[in-house]
Amino acid sequence: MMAAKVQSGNGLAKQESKETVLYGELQLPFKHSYIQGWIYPPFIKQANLDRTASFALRPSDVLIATFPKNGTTWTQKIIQNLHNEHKTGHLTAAQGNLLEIMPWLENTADHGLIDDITGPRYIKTHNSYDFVAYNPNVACKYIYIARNPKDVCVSLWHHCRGFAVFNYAGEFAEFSQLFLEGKVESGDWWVHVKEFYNNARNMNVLFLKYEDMHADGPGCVKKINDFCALPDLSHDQAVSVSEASSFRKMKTDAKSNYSWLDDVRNKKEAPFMRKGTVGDWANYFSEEMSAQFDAKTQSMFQDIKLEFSDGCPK
Ligand code: PPS
Repeated sequence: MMAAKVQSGNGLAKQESKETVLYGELQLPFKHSYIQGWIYPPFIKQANLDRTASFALRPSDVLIATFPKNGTTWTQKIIQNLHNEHKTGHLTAAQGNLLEIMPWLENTADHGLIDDITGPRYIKTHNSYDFVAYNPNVACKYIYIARNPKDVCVSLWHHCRGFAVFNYAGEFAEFSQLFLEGKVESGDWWVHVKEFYNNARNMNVLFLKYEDMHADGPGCVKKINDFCALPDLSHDQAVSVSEASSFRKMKTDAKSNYSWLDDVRNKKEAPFMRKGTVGDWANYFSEEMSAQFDAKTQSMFQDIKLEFSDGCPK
């Protein structure tokens, strides 16, 4: 990977005197892989994507598909708690942490581990629509979760600074500009979301919004339950699963809060379970950058009329 040293540019008030290392042909200020036009974390290589492309899907599979920081882990927890509620004996905490029981497909070197899962498999993926595991002859399901792009950007900035593998210490002004240009992990959020939303292949997709999970937890829990063809769920059960999957509960649960990766995190940065709120972006964005995000959302989604609540009254 090519690396060059340059002085930081505009919008980097606190960094102006620091040198920034730029990586790869895209000259990005964080370590990454650039494969077939998409940006991945540096540990994802072409071989990972080749394996993903040949992954043997089963009709009972449910892929939890997201652009990073859009609600993946929360959805995994809801699914685990649904199985717990129905006493299926599947996906129990005793079987491992959330990532062990619902593996990240493109980051799993040994697909044998996924093949060995008995019962319905719930598999995490951040791949874009064009590269998501798919087989026209296997009618598996996809749960896609999307979150308003400004909160995603804030969360991803903390993520990029938090995991040492990215070697990134840039300021938010820099990162939000990169996000707007689609030059962050998983590329352009707007393209990622739009392609799944349009779903040109008519895959079986449940499209959920992170903000709706906040506004109506039990309603979203019920949607996930029914989409996954789990047994009937009463309203009281949906409330109970929603509460058991709350940010507060997950943050202190060592099998849900990613503390198993503490060794590879920068200790000074926010933890993986950071805030879990809607509207935190207002603490980070300049008015100008907020307007640029709004303009991109407007232009990218105008034909599909997809809107996100960003926690601010309109
Ligand atoms: S990852 O790394 O892509 O798998 O991250 P992902 O799980 O998609 O997103 C992490 C953000 O989701 C927040 N989170 C939650 N919010 C509300 N309720 C619950 N239960 C919950 N669980 C996780 C997590 O805190 C990250 O958001 P931020 O804004 O950084 O706090």
